[in-house]
Amino acid sequence: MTSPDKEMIERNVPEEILNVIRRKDNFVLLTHIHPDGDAIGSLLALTDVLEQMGKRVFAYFDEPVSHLYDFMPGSDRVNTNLGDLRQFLDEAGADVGAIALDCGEADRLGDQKNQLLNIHPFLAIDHHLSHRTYGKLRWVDPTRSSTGEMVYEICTALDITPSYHCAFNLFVAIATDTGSFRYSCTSVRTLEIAASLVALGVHPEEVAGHIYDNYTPARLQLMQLVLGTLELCADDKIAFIHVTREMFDKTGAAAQDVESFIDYPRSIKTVQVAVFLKEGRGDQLSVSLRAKGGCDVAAIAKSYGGGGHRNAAGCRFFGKSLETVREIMCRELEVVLGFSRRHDR
Ligand SMILES: [Mn+2]
Repeated sequence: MTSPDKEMIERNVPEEILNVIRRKDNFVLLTHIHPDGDAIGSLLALTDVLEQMGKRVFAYFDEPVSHLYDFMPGSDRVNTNLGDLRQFLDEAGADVGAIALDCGEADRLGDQKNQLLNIHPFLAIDHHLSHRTYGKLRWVDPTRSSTGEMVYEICTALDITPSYHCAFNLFVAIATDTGSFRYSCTSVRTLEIAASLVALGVHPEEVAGHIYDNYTPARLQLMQLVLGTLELCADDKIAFIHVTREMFDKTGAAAQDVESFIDYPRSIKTVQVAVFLKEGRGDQLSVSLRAKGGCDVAAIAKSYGGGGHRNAAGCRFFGKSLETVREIMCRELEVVLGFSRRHDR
């Protein structure tokens, strides 16, 4: 079992981070590739906070915001244009800082990571258990439910009351990363913060409507095909589903449309770990793992070069078939769940 490195956990916002935020006038905000609700929500919320403080912000993304999240206020402000970013950096000169939010490792900054990491100082604010150090200054707290929760603490430390839009985006961030306050990462503090956001005018039912009642017909058709692949093993404790490129072609669904599909195999009563295998670009196959109870899937993902949280993690394989990866994951999980097949390896 992996437990977070004690030295890595910092419950309070480090003063060095607050000082950079106070001192600099221009910020480039970044997050991880294929951003989820927490990534986008914490980034848009911090954008709002910094602008309230009179600073200029460039919210850089590798790709446009997915249609699943374009309801979030400020999502149209995200800029994917490298020319614009260069101009912003030229104008800012030395009076600039970069802040990466919810990004567990430098590789997940995307194709421009080397150029982005050149921005100085480079700050990282993250809650991934598997966080791999990058940048100059960091605040990493794996006991936090979400990066959104950490951005709220930054508001508090800076004595700033979040605007309604900021509060809305923070609520989306926290609600999505906690599975609407169901996952074990939901703490007393998480709920206190959520209560404060509701007090600032956020309507939980409105947020839920945007997050959960947002399917396109193509997405539902893709889900039909994906759920049709369900297979159970290890006394129904492990569930597998997969998606192929052919299924995307057939339904016309977008790559992000598979988000949250893994919650369905996870929802089976007996299942302790759900595995979602996704055919990607080229010969890439990505694996998402979701656990209930004691199984640490971050440790498994890490041993294959991936990462994540105890209950939600992922990794990638190259040049391996769906069947092969399924067999590898099945063996790993059987060992962890006490169906010892280690002698097979
Ligand atoms: Mn997160």
